[in-house]
Amino acid sequence: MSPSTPLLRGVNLTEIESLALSSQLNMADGHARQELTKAQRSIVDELPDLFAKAAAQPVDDLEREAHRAYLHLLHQHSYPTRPGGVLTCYSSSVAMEILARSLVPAGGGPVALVHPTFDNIPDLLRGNGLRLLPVEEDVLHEGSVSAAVPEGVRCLFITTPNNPTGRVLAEQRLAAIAAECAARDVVLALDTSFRGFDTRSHYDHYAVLRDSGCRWVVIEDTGKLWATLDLKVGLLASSDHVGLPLAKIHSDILLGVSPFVLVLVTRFAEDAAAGGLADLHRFIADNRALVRATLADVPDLAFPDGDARVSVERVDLGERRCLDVWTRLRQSGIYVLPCSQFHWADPARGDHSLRIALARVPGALEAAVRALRAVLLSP
Ligand code: EGV
Repeated sequence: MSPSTPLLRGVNLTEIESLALSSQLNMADGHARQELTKAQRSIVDELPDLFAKAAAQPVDDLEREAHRAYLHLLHQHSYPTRPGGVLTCYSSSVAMEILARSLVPAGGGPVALVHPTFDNIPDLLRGNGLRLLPVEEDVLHEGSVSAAVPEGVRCLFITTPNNPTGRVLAEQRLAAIAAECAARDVVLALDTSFRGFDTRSHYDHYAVLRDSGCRWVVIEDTGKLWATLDLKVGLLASSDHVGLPLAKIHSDILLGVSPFVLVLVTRFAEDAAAGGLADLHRFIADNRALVRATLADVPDLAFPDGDARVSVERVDLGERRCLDVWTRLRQSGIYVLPCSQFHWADPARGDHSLRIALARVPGALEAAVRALRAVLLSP
């Protein structure tokens, strides 16, 4: 065992990400840290006007505009427009906490959760006393639908596209899973925080969910796409008769998000719809290609998510242990994310992979990945 191992035992991914926050070569967290585009820069130049607009307009209108601009951008045309159908939160993790708390009094069995996924999802569920049952990605996406919805669960929670694998739940599969959830009265919950990056997740999920008749919740996140210095919102959308006290718990936590942030989200979403989103997809694809090309000649290395389009890339290290590689990189002030904690039910399965953030300035990404290459090539 390497001397570094105890250092990260019992430490969550966000704690590891926070070690990297002041580093020049922070390839750890999944937040957007690339440069603004010219069009985005001009929105920032207008901030005093946007502030005045936010102060002048009714917040209900601003909230409706932000939901509409963001969800239409991603082709989610059938999102609920009834009052309280989409609750606006400071972040998707706040939405997640509200969902987790709301599930507690619902009674019944454990929550089934995709495995692997970002560890704050299982941590927030467990932190509210809920028992978890892992559902492997392959079981979720292929084979019998009844296996994807384990017997006796109160909720099935799916991250799609998944973090860190980028795997996307196909429309037909979502329809089949939602039908199963409807038949067995299981709440179907989706976290679609990374959907902005992948057009394969731009089919209208809300139409599929509505038509299934199941009880459902969807968590959306504007925070992964644009480098707005964490000015963002999380959205908590739910079906008509979801039977969970979401609005009540939301009101326990907040009155509302800043109207200034709502206006900013609206403007960035409008710019994305006018071509910025396609540019962003090319930018991430280029950064992914840069990572793969830089590491191409390293033996015993693989990119397990060949098809991924999300703003993170996993690297399979072969025999090498991620904590050893992470520790050596850290000595040079370079940060990536070890993958053990993504495997929340079986951390050892992540011990040989790393996650590299792609929403970064290409020059910095290249410097970090060159350093990673040097570490991997030296014994
Ligand atoms: C990622 C930060 C929280 C999260 C990072 C993330 N963690 N909220 N505890 O935003 O993939 O790096 O999602």
